[in-house]
Amino acid sequence: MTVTPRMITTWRFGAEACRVGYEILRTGGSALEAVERAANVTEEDPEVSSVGYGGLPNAEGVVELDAAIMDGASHRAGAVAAMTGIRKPISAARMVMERTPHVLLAGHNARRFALQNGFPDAELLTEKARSRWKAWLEERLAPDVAHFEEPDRRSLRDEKSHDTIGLCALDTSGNLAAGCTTSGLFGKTPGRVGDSPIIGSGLYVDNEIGAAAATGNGDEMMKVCLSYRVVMLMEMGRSPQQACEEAIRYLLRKRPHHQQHGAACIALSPTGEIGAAATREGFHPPDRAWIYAVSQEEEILVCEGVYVDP
Ligand code: SD4
Repeated sequence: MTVTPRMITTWRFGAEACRVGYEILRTGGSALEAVERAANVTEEDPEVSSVGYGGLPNAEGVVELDAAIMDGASHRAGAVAAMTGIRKPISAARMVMERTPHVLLAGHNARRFALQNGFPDAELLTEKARSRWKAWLEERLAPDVAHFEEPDRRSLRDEKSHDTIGLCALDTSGNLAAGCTTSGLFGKTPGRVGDSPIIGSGLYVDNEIGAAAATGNGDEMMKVCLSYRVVMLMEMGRSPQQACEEAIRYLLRKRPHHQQHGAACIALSPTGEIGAAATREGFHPPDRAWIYAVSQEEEILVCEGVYVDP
């Protein structure tokens, strides 16, 4: 039986990735392929300053990338963390999955693995990102969640200064896949790894239940294994939308003194139902609204997701 394919990605900038991923699905490509190739679109876009090439650097001006991919059909996963000097990190993550018995390679050795597997050595810091970092240094911003807006830090923020792309795909064979790729938090402590390459936190998929991916403050979301929780709630009978809302509510309940941090998740079921929810605080709607992109038959819709109150 042929399943109607579907693709969902986080953020407005994810719309182009969503379109590319959906096209792969529509023409019979696998969910895994769609997630990887769609993520590559964002990773290679220097205008997206929170993912891949052109991403904003850590406190020392070095771009460190986190990425992961998970295949619902085989329940395999691969990831790279705090990797420098390699473009298309989600493709390196896929190689970790396919060419090693491991799930996650980190830092210097993730980079070595990528180089040994044919990825070219690349400069990831663009001039634009370098000057943002210099301005950040001058303003002596705390090495914290620079992309979560606070009034006195506004000058360095805009729609392009933040956010992981998370992706979930359902292919015509009924297989699901999920992915996540990011340069992490701007000005982060060197070596800091967020939720994105952590299976169960930044992403999770079970072919029989559903797929989920997260974006927001990984240091918070990791504490509740947000994506695993979304899928677990779907297993308990919640719709993807109910599961996303309930998982965010759980995070807010567990971390009552940290409500200012943004957290958001998307989900996709094996029947193509979607979910999307975010904390009300942290992304500061309406100007920093919680946006996702989703395929709807042949169209790509850009939608504002549901906000969850504590
Ligand atoms: C991280 N979750 O490294 C990522 C960043 C992100 O919206 O998604 N920001 O914590």
